[in-house]
Amino acid sequence: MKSLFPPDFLWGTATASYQIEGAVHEDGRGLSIWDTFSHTPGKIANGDTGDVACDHYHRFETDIHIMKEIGLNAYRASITWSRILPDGKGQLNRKGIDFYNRLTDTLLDAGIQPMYTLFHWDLPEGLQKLGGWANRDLTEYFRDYCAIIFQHLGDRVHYWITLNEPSVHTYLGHLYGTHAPGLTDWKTATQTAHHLLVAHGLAVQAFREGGFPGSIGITLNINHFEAAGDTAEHRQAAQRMDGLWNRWYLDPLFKQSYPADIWELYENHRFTPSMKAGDLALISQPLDFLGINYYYREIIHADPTIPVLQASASSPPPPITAMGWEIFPDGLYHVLTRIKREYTSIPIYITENGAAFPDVLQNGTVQDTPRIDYLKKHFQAAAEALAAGVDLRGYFIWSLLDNFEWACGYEKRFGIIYIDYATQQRYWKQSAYWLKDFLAVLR
Ligand code: GCO
Repeated sequence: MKSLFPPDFLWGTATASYQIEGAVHEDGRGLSIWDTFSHTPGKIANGDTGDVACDHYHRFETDIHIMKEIGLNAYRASITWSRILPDGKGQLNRKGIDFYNRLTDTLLDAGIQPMYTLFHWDLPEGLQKLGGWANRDLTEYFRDYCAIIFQHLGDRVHYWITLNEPSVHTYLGHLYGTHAPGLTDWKTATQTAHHLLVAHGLAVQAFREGGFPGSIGITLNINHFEAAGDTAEHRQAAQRMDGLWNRWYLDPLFKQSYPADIWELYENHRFTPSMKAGDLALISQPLDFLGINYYYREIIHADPTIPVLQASASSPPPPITAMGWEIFPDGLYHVLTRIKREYTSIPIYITENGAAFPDVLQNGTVQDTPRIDYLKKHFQAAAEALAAGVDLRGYFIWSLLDNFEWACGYEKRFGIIYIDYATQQRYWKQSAYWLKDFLAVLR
C-alpha cells in the first residue's frame, strides 16, 4: 500500500506541548491556562495534570531516537508560548528558545523534518488575565511571539502551523467549558473564534514579511457530519453542525466570508463577533498548505432541547474507539475530497489521525490489533483521496506517545508507543512495529 503514496510523502507522528513535555516549572517557563485548568479540582479525570506528562522535555532525545527507528521522516510538535515569553508578551526567555533549538537540531540530525504548531491551546496565563482571546490585543501578541519563533528557527524549520483546531479551542474552551480556560459564553466564543483567525492572519503576514524559506498553514479539525434521516429537519440540523464546526473556519479562510446561515443564527441571538474592516482579507491570505485533523463521523438529528443549535449527535454505531468515537475511514476520504471540491486545491497534510483503545501492557508490548486495523483503513482512505486528485503531501499519526489527553487525563491512550507513567519507560506497541514494516517497504 505504501507504493500508493509519493516517495517524498511526509510520514510522521503528531504531539502537542502540554500533552507531553512536563517540566512546567523548569527553565523559566511561565504558566499557561492548561496549568491553571488542570489544577482546578474536578476538571480532569482522576485529577491528572500535565506537570510531568511524558517528561518529553528531558527525554526528547529518546523519543526522537524511537521515531528514527520506526523510519519516520517528519514530526509535528507544538511550541509552548509561555516557555518563550513567560507572560505571553514582553520579556524573552532564552532557555525556552534553547529547548526548541535543541529539539530542532536533534530532529534534523535524525533526518526528521520538524513541523511546528505555534498554538496548540496552551495560552500563557498572563494573557488570559487580560481577558484571553476575547481581547483583540492578543492577536498582536500572538504575531509578536510567532515573529520571535520564525527569527530563531525559521532558517531550519520548513513547516509551520499557526493554530491547531481553532474550533475545538473555541467551543470546548469558551462555550462548553470542558477545556481551558473553562468558559461558557456564546459571545466570548464567537469573539474568540474571530480573534483566533485574525491572529492566524497576522502570523502569516509576519512570516511572509520575514521572507523565511519554509511554508505555512493552519490545522483544522474537520468532522464528517451526516443527517440522521432524509428529512428537512435532520438535514438542516446536520448543516448547522457543519456550519458551526467546519464552515465557520473554512469559509473565512478560503472564501473571505462567514457562512451566511450561521451568521444569521448568531445574529438572532445577538452574539455575532465584532470585526474590523480588513479582517476577512487578512484571514483569507493565501496559505501554502492546509492541515486536516480527522477522527470520526457524527450522525446528527434535529433536537429542539438544545439551545441555539437545535441539533445533537446520535450515539454512534459500532465499531467505536475508547473515546466513544465511530471508526469511519470513508469519512477521511469524504473530508479530503470535499475540501478540494468546495474550498481549495492547495497541498494538504493530514496533521492528525489516530485512535485510543484500552491498551494493556503485556510482556513489554501492547497487542493493539484494533489500532493497526484503524491505521490501515485510514491510510487506504487517504490513498483513495490521492487517487481522486487530492494533493495530499503527508500523514501524521496521533500520537507518538500515550499522553495527557486533555479532560480525560492519562486514561485514554492514543500512542503507538506505550508510556508507563510510573517509570517513564517507553514500550513499542505492535502498531509501532507494524508502522516500521510499512515504512520499510520502499526503503
Ligand atoms: C486535537 C488534539 C489532540 C488530541 C487528539 C485526540 O488536536 O484534537 O490536538 O491534542 O489529543 O485530537 O483527542
